[in-house]
Amino acid sequence: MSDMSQLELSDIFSVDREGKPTMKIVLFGPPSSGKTSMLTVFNALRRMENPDTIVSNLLKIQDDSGRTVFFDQGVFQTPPFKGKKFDRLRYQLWTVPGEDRHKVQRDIIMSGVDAVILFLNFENIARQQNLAIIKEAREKIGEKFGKKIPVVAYINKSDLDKNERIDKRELIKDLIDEGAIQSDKAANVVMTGSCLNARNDLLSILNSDEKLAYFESNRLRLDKRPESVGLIVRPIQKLTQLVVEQRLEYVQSI
Ligand SMILES: Nc1nc2c(ncn2[C@@H]2O[C@H](COP(=O)(O)OP(=O)(O)O)[C@@H](O)[C@H]2O)c(=O)[nH]1
Ligand SMILES: [Mg+2]
Repeated sequence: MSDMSQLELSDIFSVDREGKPTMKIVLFGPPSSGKTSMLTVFNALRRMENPDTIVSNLLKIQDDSGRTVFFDQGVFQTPPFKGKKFDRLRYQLWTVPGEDRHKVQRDIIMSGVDAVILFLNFENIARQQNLAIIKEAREKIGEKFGKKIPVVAYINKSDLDKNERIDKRELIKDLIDEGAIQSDKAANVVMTGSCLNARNDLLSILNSDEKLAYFESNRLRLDKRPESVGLIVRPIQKLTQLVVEQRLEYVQSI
């Protein structure tokens, strides 16, 4: 396609029920790795920085103990593009329930997925669970895994003491051995962070005596976004970018 001026985002993305171009990102990880926490913090951040980027309220389907039984889902959208040439792009974030017994739910949630965050857990005790979930994700998606369907790995709970944590190099080795990432790209697509720190840093802004200094027109200033929060936004940002790049390349190739 030589003339891209006529291109609409809905030509290269699926559209949701309202006809808006949308991508579906799944946070795929073992139980208690922090997936629900990630979505909760991300949603709170969007609300503080720009409520207009939240399309629908965070949906959590949990049992009495707060465990995810089916999924959590939030729908967000990019700010308007300059010149409004394009529609705003929506991105749905879904989590899966990580327990073994919820394998069928994970199958259902993965249908129509555009990109995957392998949401891993730094805790020592989680090594086997991390490995099992990496294998499962690759089996579910098949040959598109890490190719047509981009994958990044995010390892949560970086706040833990070194002796409570898995060695990051071991995790990277598992990711490479399972074909989830390519060794030369590890630095770009393996990320770490702490939802706990991000949550606490947002709360301390909200409870601060100097709260006003953080806000402008009722919005958290971008230059005041805590570093811990930036770390949990990164995998989402990286994946949306990878999906967009890949779709545009596809268009240029036809
Ligand atoms: N230390 C630590 N704990 C965390 C972090 N993120 C989540 N948790 C805790 O891990 C537990 C499981 O979190 P949850 O979000 O329900 O995990 P999910 O099962 O993957 O959805 C909860 O007790 C969280 O408070 C983190 O970054 N660091
Ligand atoms: Mg959960």
